[in-house]
Amino acid sequence: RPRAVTIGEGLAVLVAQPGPLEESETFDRSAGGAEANVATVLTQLAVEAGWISRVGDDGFGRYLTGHLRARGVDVSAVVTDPTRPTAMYVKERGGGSGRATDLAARDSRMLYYRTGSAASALSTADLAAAAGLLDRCALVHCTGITTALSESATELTEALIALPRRGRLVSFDLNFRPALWAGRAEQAAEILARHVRGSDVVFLGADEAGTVFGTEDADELRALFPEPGQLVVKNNEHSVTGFSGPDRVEVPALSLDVTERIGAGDAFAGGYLAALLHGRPLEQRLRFGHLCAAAALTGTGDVAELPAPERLAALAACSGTDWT
Ligand code: KDG
Repeated sequence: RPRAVTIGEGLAVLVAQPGPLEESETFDRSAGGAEANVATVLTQLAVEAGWISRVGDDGFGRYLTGHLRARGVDVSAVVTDPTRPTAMYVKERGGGSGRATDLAARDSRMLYYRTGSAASALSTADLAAAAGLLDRCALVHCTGITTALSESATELTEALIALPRRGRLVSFDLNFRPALWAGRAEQAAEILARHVRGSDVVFLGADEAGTVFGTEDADELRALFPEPGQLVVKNNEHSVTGFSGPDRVEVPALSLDVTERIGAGDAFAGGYLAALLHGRPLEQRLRFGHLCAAAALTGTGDVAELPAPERLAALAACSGTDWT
């Protein structure tokens, strides 16, 4: 089995009932954190995945590591910091109650409670401590969320892209979260562009790329970023365009009834990366990414729970992908 590692913050997620937050009396607890989500997709797809992170010595931290361990993710490199809390966020959801809300029925809003969290203290020391795990893997994945957590986390991700590759690929998902850049907003575009240029596999949402880099157009983004061997530009429900060396492939999105969107990008990245690590061609990687994203789009949590392998293979066959 191929091996991969992801690096980032995990969050306990409290999913509100649909409608204005002030009317939600109960919350469903679940798990989130873009890089952790990718790790759980990878382990469901016959990739051995580890997660490098920090959590607090609290119930949410134990819940998150337990959640990942139960899905086969190697959490041996996760550090417990007794001086800082585990991060959490509240997911406010649109629609449902029929009362006034500024969110559309399928949309939601993330309310972060993560300032000073355990994972915001991630630093280059964590990279050094996890050297054994990194040395054994074919791919390491992080996102613009990891980079945005703090200055020490930016140093970590910068060090990661500067490390000698030794055959390992670095994957980076832009995941632009403006709230996390408060206080460093004017540096965000420059820092993120450096990460895009320094990575081997890059995922950009067209809308976030428009905000950060000034264009949503896939070909213009490729012209701006010719460096990564693989660049994937996702245009939400419309299509995804993948560039791999000289190849350019565009695949339409699946048409489906969306329950809730958060986590779909992570599921896409996990599906694409698993297909890449299993040696699938570009078009199949893109189609498989969409299929995994569909699993996240049809539930209210951030984590994609994929069907069992034989059902997944049958679904993949429906979209022209061989997953056996
Ligand atoms: O991509 C989904 C993530 O955004 C979610 O799980 C929470 O990692 C998260 C973040 O920082 O927004």
